[in-house]
Amino acid sequence: MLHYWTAGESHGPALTAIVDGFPAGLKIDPDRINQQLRRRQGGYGRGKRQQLEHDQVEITAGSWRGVSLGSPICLVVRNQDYKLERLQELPRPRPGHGDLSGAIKYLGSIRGVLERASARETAARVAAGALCQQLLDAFEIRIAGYVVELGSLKLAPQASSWEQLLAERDQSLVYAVDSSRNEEVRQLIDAAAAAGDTVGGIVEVRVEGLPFGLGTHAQWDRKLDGRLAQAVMSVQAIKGVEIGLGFEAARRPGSQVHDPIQYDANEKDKPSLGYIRPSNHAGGLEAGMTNGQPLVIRAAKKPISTLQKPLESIDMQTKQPDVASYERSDICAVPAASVIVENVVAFEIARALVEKFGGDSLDEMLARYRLFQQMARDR
Ligand code: EPS
Repeated sequence: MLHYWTAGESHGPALTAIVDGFPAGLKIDPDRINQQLRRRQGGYGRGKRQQLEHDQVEITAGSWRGVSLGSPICLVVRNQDYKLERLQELPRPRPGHGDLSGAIKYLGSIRGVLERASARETAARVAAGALCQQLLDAFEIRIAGYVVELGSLKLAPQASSWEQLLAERDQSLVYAVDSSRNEEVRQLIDAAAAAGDTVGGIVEVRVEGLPFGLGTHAQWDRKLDGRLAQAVMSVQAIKGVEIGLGFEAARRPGSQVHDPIQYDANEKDKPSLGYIRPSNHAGGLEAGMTNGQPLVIRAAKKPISTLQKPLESIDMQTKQPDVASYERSDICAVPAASVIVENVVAFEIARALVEKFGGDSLDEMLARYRLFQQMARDR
């Protein structure tokens, strides 16, 4: 079973991910992890903290001469802004953050909660997901996350190929697949900053090259849609997740929701095994299993809750009304969310892949994968 945990506080010495159950025999490229970490730090609207941090992964366990051993892999990202022991308590909880609920739940300080609730933790999740993307590569599975809405702006992807999608995204200020909208985007975020406000948005992740049969209909906690929803929903500030048509499916009659099934023998060597779907409203998942089509998942991120013009709050010592505490914050972290969601999805796909084709080594997995593809084509 592939699994990971993270540890670390926002202003502690480091963030750590331990990835357990990762197959042996994969050449790990730390630069590819660093590339994802860099992307997570970027996007227009980030605050001062990102100027202090230069996230880089250190692999402190689980590999020998750059190749995975099958033992737990430990990924460490050090914090440049390590100052936890010097930081003071925050007196007034910020609406929307974990401050109030956490301080009451743990009968403790707001600081003790916010340091772990902080989205800084996602650096460790991205490192784990970026490691898993390298496993997906071996199966020719590719994945991309991008922004499709920012506040009230709709930023529909404008690309006719995978290469164009990545190129457009890399030119966009906010990792949308339409760099022609950069000026509108800049104005929206600048206006929010000037008003002491913050901006949310919607991100989409697309995964291509998935074989049939990742996940299962047979048990609720192994349905891949359920696992993806949990992984994505657990990302800080995410308030909604949808797959394929998502909520829109509820508004349409069945005939305009479900994807007809056709067959084309010329396509039988592709992941679809020749089963063609003229539409992909299901977003690549039916009954909790992949169906040979691209996976499409979206997540709604609320605007950051630390506001420069703070909302009403209470001093927890005196119980007197005041405004929420403010130290510093980002204006918009939706581009970062597109990278984080991409990588938590990559982890869940890798986990399902290990469950279906698992073995102790990559070579064993690949052999089982090829055998399954052959058997499925011939059935
Ligand atoms: C965050 C508050 C800010 C963000 C942080 C998430 O940090 P700070 O309090 O140090 O200014 O920058 O995100 C990151 C540090 C990051 O790397 O994503 C919060 O309270 O959630």
